[in-house]
Amino acid sequence: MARPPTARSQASKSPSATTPSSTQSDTYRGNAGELQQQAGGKHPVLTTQMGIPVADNQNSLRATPRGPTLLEDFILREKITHFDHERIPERIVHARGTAAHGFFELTHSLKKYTTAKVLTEVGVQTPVFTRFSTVAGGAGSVDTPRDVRGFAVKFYTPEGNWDLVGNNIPVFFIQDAMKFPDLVHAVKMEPDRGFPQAASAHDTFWDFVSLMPETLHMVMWAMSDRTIPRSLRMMEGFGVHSFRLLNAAGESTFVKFHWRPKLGIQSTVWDEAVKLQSADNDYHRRDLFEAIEAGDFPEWELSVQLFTEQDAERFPFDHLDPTKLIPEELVPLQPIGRMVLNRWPDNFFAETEQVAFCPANVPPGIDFSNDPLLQGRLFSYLDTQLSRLGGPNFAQIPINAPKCPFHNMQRDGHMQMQVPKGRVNYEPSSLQADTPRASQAQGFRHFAQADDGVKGRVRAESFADHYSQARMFYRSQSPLEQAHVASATVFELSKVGTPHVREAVVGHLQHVDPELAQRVADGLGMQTLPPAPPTVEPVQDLPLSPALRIIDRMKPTLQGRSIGILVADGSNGTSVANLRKALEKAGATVKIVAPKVGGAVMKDGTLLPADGQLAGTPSVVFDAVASILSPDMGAQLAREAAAVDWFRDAFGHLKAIAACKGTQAILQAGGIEPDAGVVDPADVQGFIAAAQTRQWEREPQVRTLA
Ligand code: HDE
Repeated sequence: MARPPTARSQASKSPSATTPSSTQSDTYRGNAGELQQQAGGKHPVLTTQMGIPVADNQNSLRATPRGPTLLEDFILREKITHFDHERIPERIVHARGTAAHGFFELTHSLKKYTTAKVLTEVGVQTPVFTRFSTVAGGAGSVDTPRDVRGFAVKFYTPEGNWDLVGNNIPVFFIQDAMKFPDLVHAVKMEPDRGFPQAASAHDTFWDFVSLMPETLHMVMWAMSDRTIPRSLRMMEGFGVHSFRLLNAAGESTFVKFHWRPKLGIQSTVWDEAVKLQSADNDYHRRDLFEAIEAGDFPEWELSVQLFTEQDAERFPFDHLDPTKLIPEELVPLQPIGRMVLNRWPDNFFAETEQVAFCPANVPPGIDFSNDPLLQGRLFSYLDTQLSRLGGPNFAQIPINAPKCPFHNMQRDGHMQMQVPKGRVNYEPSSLQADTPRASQAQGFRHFAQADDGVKGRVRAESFADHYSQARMFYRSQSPLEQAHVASATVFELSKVGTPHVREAVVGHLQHVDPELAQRVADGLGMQTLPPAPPTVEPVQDLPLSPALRIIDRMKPTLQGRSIGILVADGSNGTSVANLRKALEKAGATVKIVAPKVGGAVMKDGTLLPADGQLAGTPSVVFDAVASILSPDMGAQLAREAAAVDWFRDAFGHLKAIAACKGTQAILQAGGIEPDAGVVDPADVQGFIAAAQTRQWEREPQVRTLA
């Protein structure tokens, strides 16, 4: 209803001051409507959820131009109500993640072992959706804390979805699902104070570790460089548990799944990971996004370890214990296929947030082992989606729905999207010719396992050895990696305020390796070495597994690596262009960094646009850095903290540096004593060779490791 203008509104300068609200098209609308016109294109009419066209998306319905808003405004109410409900509960673990679409292509058939088509039909490309995650932090936390990374792959196979829900570490902290809520409570922020976020370096986590020695093997992995990956594209992935493959004759073979990145495995150094948290919260997410957008599609090889029940009996550990791995020196890896991620999701919420993985999703031909952790997981994942995604129909959300035909008699429930036809929603039935029926020939079969024993809440005796593989892992590392493990443990325990917790952990380390225990004790400033606790089983000296190292296995390549070139006004544009061309030819992504994002005017007067501003693009986001600066600009930047830190950090993070003469003043200001990893940018090949790896021999010069 049109209202007469009030005295106040009449006084208003607004052109709409005397306009009745029923003729809103003439009212003052603010700038937004006009600005939108610039976007161009053919736009559909904006509507409400009910399809009612909307005339004004800037202004709510007011009683008078400066009066109260009317309850009648169904457009405003609908918009705000929907907005109020935009969030769903985040995952209790693995809340922060990022994902991409792609395909899996089988290269070697496992027909002898399984009937699962995804593992038998060579050359067929199965669509996949893969989500990577950190574990402890909330959805809004950072990408680079010290943490395990989730590596979950949903294969949309012709026989239903197969979810291989793994991690980037091949073992787990605990042996029994019963302890998972305790583990997660201990590592998440402490309940009374609400911190620390996304960190294991606090009392409750280490208290749990100190009282649960089964965690020790995974703790060694967590303290290694595996938990500070350089990129999601440079991480390995593991199915962790033993699964079974079942062939047409019903025979079973145990299998462990491994993903190996084509770009090679690579990690950051700890100080770099810490600084990345302030430089770019979304470092890993952005890296994956930029690579896929650039057509530089990340790829992993899928390998399997196959072994029989009889093989397993000869292992010096129980393969059903998820705190144990099978060294590839004992059971070799057989490559069977590749996964390529080549499409970024259209919408983060609809796909990455709503994707629901579940280790119980396996097609016929794959079956579970009796690993007690896996058995618990088979329940948890479906259950968690009921509250996270709001009801039992989450499988109908497009990202979760199978891409093969599916039929069942499950009906109704919240958010039912399907409209089933006919009278029959039960089985058996005789009223309708096209209702779904079970099929002995195609249906899922479980391995017919004969088990005997006595029911009880027990832990198998074969699970009692908690230290031998922790020792194997630690002693298999290169000396520098061992120093990283020791230093990381010192760092974490230094954040633990309770002395008896620190002491108990060091006591356990005596069983892993007495020298490690001593290093950590020294690093913590302990005056005496705490005693080792009693063990149930003697610690075994298992054969070492060099395949568990990272540094030796880093791939010397510039593929997937990013190099920053610092320029400023007066830089030699030809030298910059030549260096950039050579680096790009070698596979690197090159970014120009300048004091101002608008770019720098080169010596010849041309403007070179910058990809990043110096203060906002620290060297931590690059794998190697170069600079081409005039002596004048070099001298000026030597007084600029951002420039000095750029080189000091690159040096401290063991990166190759190509520094021209003009840059020397900055290096001096940073106290950098050039070594073999610091070259002249004119020596392009020397720089490429140095940038393909880290300058590991520099590390003892730049920091004291435990
Ligand atoms: Fe998970 N885990 N988990 N987990 N897990 C979840 O499921 C759980 C375990 C893993 O990107 C939750 O949908 C239990 C091992 C990944 O969406 C939840 C136990 C491994 C992801 C859950 C484990 C994993 C999850 C939380 C011990 C490596 C992220 C939200 C019995 C093999 C998947 C959700 C994604 C997520 C339960 C142990 C990997 C609560 C009970 C071992 C990669 O259901």
